Amino acid sequence: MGEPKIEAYEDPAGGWGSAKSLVEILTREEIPVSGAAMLMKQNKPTGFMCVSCAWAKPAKPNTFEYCENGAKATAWEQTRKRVGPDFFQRHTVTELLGWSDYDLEEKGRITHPLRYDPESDRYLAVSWQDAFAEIGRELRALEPKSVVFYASGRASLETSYMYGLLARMYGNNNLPDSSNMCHEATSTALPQSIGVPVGTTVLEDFETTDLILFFGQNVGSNSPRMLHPLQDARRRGVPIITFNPLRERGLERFTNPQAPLEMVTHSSTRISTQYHQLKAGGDIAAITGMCKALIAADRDAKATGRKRVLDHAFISEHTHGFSEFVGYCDAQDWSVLERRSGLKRADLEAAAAVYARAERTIGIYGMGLTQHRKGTETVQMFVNLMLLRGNIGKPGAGICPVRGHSNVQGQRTVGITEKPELVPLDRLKEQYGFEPPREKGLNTVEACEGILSGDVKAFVSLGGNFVRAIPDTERMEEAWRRQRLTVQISTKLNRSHLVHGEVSYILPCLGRIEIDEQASGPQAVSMEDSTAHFHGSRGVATPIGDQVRSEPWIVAALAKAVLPPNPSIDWNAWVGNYAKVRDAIEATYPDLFKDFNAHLFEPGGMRKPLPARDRQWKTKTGKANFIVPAGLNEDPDMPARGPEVLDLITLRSNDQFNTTVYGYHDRFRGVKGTRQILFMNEADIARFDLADGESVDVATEASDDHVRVVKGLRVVKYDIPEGNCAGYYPELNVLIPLWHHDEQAKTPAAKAIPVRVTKAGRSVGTN
Ligand SMILES: Nc1nc2c(c(=O)[nH]1)N[C@H]1C(S)=C(S)[C@@H](COP(=O)(O)OP(=O)(O)OC[C@H]3O[C@@H](n4cnc5c(=O)[nH]c(N)nc54)[C@H](O)[C@@H]3O)O[C@H]1N2
Ligand SMILES: Nc1nc2c(c(=O)[nH]1)N[C@H]1C(S)=C(S)[C@@H](COP(=O)(O)OP(=O)(O)OC[C@H]3O[C@@H](n4cnc5c(=O)[nH]c(N)nc54)[C@H](O)[C@@H]3O)O[C@H]1N2
Ligand SMILES: [Mo]
Repeated sequence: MGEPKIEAYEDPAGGWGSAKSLVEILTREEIPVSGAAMLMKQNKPTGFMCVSCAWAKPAKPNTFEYCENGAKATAWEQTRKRVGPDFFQRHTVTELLGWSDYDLEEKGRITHPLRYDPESDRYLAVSWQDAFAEIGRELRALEPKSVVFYASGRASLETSYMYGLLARMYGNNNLPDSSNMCHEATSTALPQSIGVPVGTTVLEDFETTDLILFFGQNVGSNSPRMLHPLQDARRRGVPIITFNPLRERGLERFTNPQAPLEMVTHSSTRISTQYHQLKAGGDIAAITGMCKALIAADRDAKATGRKRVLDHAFISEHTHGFSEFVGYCDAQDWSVLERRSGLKRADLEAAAAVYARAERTIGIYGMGLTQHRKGTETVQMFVNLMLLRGNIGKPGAGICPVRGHSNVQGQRTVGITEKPELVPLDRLKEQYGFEPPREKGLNTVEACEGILSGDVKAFVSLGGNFVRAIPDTERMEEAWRRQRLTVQISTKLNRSHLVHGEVSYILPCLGRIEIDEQASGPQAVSMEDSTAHFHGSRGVATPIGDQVRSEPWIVAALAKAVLPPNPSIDWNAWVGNYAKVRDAIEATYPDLFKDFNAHLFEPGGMRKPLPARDRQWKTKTGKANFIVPAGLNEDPDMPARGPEVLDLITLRSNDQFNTTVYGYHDRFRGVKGTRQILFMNEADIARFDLADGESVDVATEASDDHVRVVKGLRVVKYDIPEGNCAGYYPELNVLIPLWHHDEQAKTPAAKAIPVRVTKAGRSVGTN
């Protein structure tokens, strides 16, 4: 990887840097340039759906409907490199525990089912039959409540539906998923506010909107295809107002790498028209300031007989809680709002003034809002702002949470959830003749608590890298090993395979890009994008080996090994023809999946009904609710923090997909060849008597007895507010206490972790 280098990046997002980065990864993964023809089928109505982010897929796609990072994800999955039984002959698990995330995954695709052998400390090849025989025996011997069925957000609707059913027929709702660490605050906030758990914006809305508010999402790295509708909107003169502690390149300028003229002329589009660098966790205060300014302007308009600023017709017909909300805004003091947000009153008023002029506004957000102690309240505060001007349920407007994994939204739709009230249990009972468990299951944080306490004894993982993605990784790894059974259904080797239970299996599966041949022929699967559209997806590449199996096949085999036979389910028939699983999904959710099979490949996707889009409010009050936050303190820990404590933001580089590290360059932030860095404000660097480039230790400021330290990070001077610092996930997850999560949704608060920074070698816990 060469010597680490830090230098300011002057180019726009996209552009030649993006083209170059793509060629590099195709070469490294030994994918011939002709193999890049695969990319032509990416996100097309008859091709496969990208395995990277969940952004919408247009009905009329571009010739190349993929981005640099989507192409990287394809190359990473379709690599020619392999991890077979011979690999484990050369490397013990203890040795592999010393490897980096990059080195583990980069070795290639796992080719055989594997069982951990304690004698030799190696994974050894095992037959599928023997694997399921033992896993079945183990699970049948355990108390169902002590077993967890985790899902990362990549598995298809078909697999997810089967997996949820397996858990419930086995006897629990222990179905945590990656969204527990991600948009759970959204799934908790939006039903209370507007009666749907997902965003209301669709792709067409971008064509007629006249303002975009952009909170806490890094579009250039994490959903680059969204830069196209943003660029189009900018060309129509639509302002984009951004709130983000960091200056993110993708939010500043973009060159479309697929537009020859832009590439040749090195021209780019300015994305954000206002850029507000608020403090981490300052969003409730910032939005309150905007609402306060709007309410004042509205009073002024009333007094002087001008057009009102708030949409009073909408507010009186469609909302509840308006006067309490106005009372809350009136009671807030500007000086407190300024201090908590880190922004000036004049800046918030300037943002509010643009918002007041826009007829149709889209509100976009990501992890910058959800991963906080007050994540749910922050999302609700954003909705409050939208409601003031009637921006939910009209064309060109809406709330737009940008989802993470490519089917994370869909998994929830078809029953992967620990919350029994979100699943039509009575219908499942009728459809499959069993008594579904009614007791709430474990979410991600609760599953971790169960592992720490010893109550959880087995963990089955449908994709993902749980041990690495969760908070408090050091404590969790230790507890993890006390489990009786761990089963990982995976494509690539990661740390969750190495930190394992007494009995441990790795079950290798096909990726979505591969052809999935079953009894009735090649199969299609489906997923739901961030804008609530369902898409079919068909694999195009030759499977990587004859010992890998599809996810539906593996889940069905698990079900057959664990459950008593049930005449109402023919798992073999489902595996032979996934259309039958889709029929079953439609039978369980007739309103959402009407004529599912017939619409599977509808260009642009099959739209899921969203009552809030039509201003039907499925809330307790029957209206859209203004919800007043409990207070302005983002974090209940906050008052205790002194000036020597910084708020650490953990985030993604441009060269990773979650715990999958593609490389060590974070191009847009100017970091090359390392991930061991800490972005800091110049004034803080001086205040702590540090220097740019110096090595530091970072320790969590927590009220419990555990020492949480990361040593030897390199200080990088960066445009970030004073009092904040930032570094990369998952390397810094060891710093997040398990209890440092959103109060309501339990989303780990990965975006404002109180830490102390000291010169290397001087931290607590250093000998
Ligand atoms: N290439 C690529 N694509 C991905 C992923 C990936 O890792 N790589 N991950 C996928 C997944 S699962 C997800 S959930 C999404 C994640 O995509 P994002 O939601 O973009 O997640 P992060 O990279 O964590 O960055 C969050 C952004 O929020 C800002 N931020 C931090 N704290 C605050 C705050 O308090 N307030 C505000 N307003 N902003 C803040 C950060 O500066 C950063 O720009 O992307 C998905 N797509
Ligand atoms: N500090 C901090 N922690 C965070 C976050 C943060 O911003 N900061 N973000 C959180 C978020 S938003 C998320 S979504 C989670 C992510 O948590 P996870 O979803 O659990 O993790 P991933 O890194 O996406 O999982 C990568 C692994 O998935 C497997 N895989 C890849 N493709 C497939 C497939 O097609 N099928 C199967 N079965 N397996 C496959 C591979 O083996 C790969 O190693 O992390 C969370 N953790
Ligand atoms: Mo996510």
